[in-house]
Amino acid sequence: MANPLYDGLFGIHAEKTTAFLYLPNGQVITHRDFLAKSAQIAHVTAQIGLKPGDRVAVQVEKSAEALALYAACAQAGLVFLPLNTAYTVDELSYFIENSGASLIVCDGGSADQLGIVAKDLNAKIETLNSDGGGSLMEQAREMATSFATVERDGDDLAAFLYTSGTTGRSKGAMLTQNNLLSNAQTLVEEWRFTSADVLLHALPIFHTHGLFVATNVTLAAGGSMIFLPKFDLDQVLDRLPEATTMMGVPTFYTRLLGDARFTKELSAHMRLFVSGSAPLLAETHVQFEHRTGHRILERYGMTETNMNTSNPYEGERRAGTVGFPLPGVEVRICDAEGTAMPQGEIGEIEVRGPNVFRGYWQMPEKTAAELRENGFFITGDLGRIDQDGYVQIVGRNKDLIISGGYNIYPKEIELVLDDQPGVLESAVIGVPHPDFGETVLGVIVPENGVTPDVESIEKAVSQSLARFKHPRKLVMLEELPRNTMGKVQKNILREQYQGMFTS
Ligand code: MLC
Ligand code: AMP
Repeated sequence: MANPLYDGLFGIHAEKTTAFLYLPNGQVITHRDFLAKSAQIAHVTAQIGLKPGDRVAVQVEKSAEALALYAACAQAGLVFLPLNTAYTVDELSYFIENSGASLIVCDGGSADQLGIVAKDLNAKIETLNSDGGGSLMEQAREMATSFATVERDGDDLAAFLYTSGTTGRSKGAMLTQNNLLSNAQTLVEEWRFTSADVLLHALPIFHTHGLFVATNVTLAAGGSMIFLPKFDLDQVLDRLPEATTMMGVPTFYTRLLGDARFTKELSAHMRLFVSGSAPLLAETHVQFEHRTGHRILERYGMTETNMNTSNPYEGERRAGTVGFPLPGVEVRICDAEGTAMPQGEIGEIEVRGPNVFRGYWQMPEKTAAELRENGFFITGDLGRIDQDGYVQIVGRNKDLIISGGYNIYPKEIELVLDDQPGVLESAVIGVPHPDFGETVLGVIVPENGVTPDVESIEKAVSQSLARFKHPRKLVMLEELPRNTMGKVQKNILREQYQGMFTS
């Protein structure tokens, strides 16, 4: 194949006049029209002078055009780098500089600020607005509707996704064409996707779940998507009867259950609800089945690996577990040295397979620390495999908070808090939250005799960090609990504040 990812997900539908995207305004985009649009965008990238392997940093609202830009990058052999729309200019500057992006595509509203970043870094900039307007599509509309697909190898890079780390510095996870394609094809089989499926798509398309799972699986199966801009409860309830499948983070399901309009009748046409990106509480699982008759299928994945395990389509979907390793994926439970532990014991989850990424962009040391020479990736998740082979995630060996499916690394927030006047030190922890699963709490130790100004601290945080990372509350403590080695005992803080948002 000339370009496995493009051919396998997009090219196969080139002549199909069947529906691909159902938009909220009633517009239906066929596979053929979608690919014509993406070919036009591919021409724009070529005209700008981008070459295969160049990075395209994208921070735009969810739209058919934004998705077509992903397809265009695949066809033109470019590396697609989607970025959370909540990121501040500070955060974006780092990603753009670190990746060496040649092109930035952003909303018209951020063009001025990002234009300065682009100029500094010698990158081109184009705009794409949520309604499809902006300079990218203005140029695209003048272009031919077919584009000669650029030849690529399965091991060539297809995407970078930035993921934070315990040191607070984000790392660009390099994903190859084969990483993405193999995982999508496996999931089509495992979850029985066909061209008859209509997926209710309410996830963002700048992360693995919404882009490489929901979208790629639908594409690989030749199905269609009801493409909503975001998770809006009313819209989801309204469109659910037309769908056959839905994928979401646990917050989607708890919000649905919190609404009396969500009934068995409303989901009668559905064949599958998938949950992932954060732990699904066993009680949500039970409540959901009770209300709808459907058992949510929980699976486990990561930015670096796409999907690793899944509960079975047929057979018992066991609450509190993430099911079995996917075909071709090896999962083992190890000690810190990488020695496999006996069945049933708790250790660190390691995974190996065609889904596992190539490494972190220009960070060989970080890559070596997490990706073993034998190909196993150290996930940082703690788990066990039960006697029936189900994988259970019991905790994390990494200082990470997952809020509504978004990963938040405390270090990044602590660095900002520690920098504020009157703050001696800080600790950021995750505490249970009824809507987001976990939320961020900042614990601040003031300098002797000083009362820090909370309002100005919050202002500083909001200038540098995306909204979803902001502590929902800041509390003051005289000192942080530490062990004999001087390490902050976050477990004690978590215990102390665990009821802050739930009771
Ligand atoms: C939005 N806010 C969040 C937030 N999302 N704060 C904390 N955590 C989040 N996840 C902010 C908003 O900016 C807003 O700020 C306030 O919280 C409440 O807004 P909302 O309207 O209730 O938020 P909403 O837009 O509904 O978003 C919630 C959400 C969304 C859960 C629908 O976050 C979402 O779609 N999450 C999915 C994330 C995802 O795709 N993860 C997959 C990662 S891939 P204010 O100022 O109004 O208070 C991965 C691998 C794998 O993990 O295995 O899949
Ligand atoms: P990300 O880096 O955003 O890809 O997030 C990956 C992390 O999300 C994993 O390392 C897990 O900690 C967590 N995760 C994903 N799916 C699940 C799940 N089903 N249950 C519990 N945690 C999950």
